[in-house]
Amino acid sequence: MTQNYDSKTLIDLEDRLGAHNYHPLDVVCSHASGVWVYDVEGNKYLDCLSAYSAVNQGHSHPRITRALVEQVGKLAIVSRAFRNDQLPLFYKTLLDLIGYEQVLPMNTGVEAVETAIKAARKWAYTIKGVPHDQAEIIVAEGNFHGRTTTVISFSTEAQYRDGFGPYMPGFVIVPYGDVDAIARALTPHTAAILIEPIQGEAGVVIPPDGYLRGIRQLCDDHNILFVADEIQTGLGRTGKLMAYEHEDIRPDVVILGKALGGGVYPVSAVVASNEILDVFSPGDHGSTFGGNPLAAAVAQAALQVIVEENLVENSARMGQYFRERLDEIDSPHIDHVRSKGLMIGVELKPEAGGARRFCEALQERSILAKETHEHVIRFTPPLIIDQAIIDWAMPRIRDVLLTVS
Ligand code: IF1
Repeated sequence: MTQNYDSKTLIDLEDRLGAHNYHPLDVVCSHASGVWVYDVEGNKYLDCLSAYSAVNQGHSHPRITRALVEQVGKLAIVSRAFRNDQLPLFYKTLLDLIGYEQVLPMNTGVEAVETAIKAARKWAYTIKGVPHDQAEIIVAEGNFHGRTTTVISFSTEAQYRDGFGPYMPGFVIVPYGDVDAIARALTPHTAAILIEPIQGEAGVVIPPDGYLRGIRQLCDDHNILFVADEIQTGLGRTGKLMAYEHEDIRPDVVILGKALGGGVYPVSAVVASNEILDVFSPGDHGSTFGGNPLAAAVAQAALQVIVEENLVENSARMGQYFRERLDEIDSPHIDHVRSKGLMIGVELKPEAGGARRFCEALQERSILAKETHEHVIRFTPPLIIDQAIIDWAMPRIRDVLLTVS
């Protein structure tokens, strides 16, 4: 199967044999390095999606690749029925970096979200004293936390829900960015508030200043868990290691994924205090692949690269540079730009006819970006990007924003 097929053949094959749950741009990627991705014809593109922030460290980072290859040749998985020599070191690396007391490892982001929901519910029953099966979790309109049947139950996006019921009860939806709306939704049965510090899928929606601090205060006043989904915003994306640092607060439960796997392997985790994660006893929860030594070795390298290459600082600096250059583009199509660090959304005017066409035009000019929510072009390049690369990209982005009509 290592024959060289052209893009068209591969696209036809994929569309004929695969389920149609995606509508990708027709670029067939075959290799990548750092910020650059190459298609099967050898064309080179700047990756401005970073696999939705899974590739914060850049593609095939040598150190992460080395950790993966060395570990896979030694020991990949034994299951949690036995211990392995990498898992404790992963725990230590992660906790040394972000604080907190305990880690529960999973694989994909949504599994870690499910884990946090289970933890919050059991905490509500065993510690807070909420009556059995009555726990409520407050979530925000426009949320994206994954695609399991439980998690889509509290999506407000019709397409993510419709046709997939019946839905899981126990979630209360309030407008995003509004602390008072949360306060009004509280009941004695409220176990947790689950939110994204910045909403990614909703189109890089940044809440008003003080939102996270307000949630922290409500949670303290009413004995409720603040659960932050940092799967997309965490690990440097927004110019801080964790997006909650922008408001100098600490949630009770932090959910990580995506870049925790260094762009090479699915690794996710829930991080919290002993009191919270001690609700789990042996047999309560688990995963065949969660916490395997390959994942643990990769995650250690992924975290070390973020620290040693100063990717958080680079995200802040390059995010500002990218933003300033974007702000210089005077395009009739742009409504406004929203950004924190290298999490950047360009909101187009409705008359612009949708962001998809702009992403296709960017592809023609060797930049891979993905529209979100119809009218937003999202730019989330790997955090290793530098000024010269932004200077290379900006005339192309400008050209697209000025000439597409
Ligand atoms: C897809 C979006 C991004 C997430 C947050 C949990 C998860 C995600 C904050 C679940 C996943 C992804 C999944 C991917 C597209 C993508 C996405 F546009 F759909 F919303 F990034 F913006 N919490 N986000 O962003 O993590 O289980 O996928 O590992 O195609 O569904 P997962």
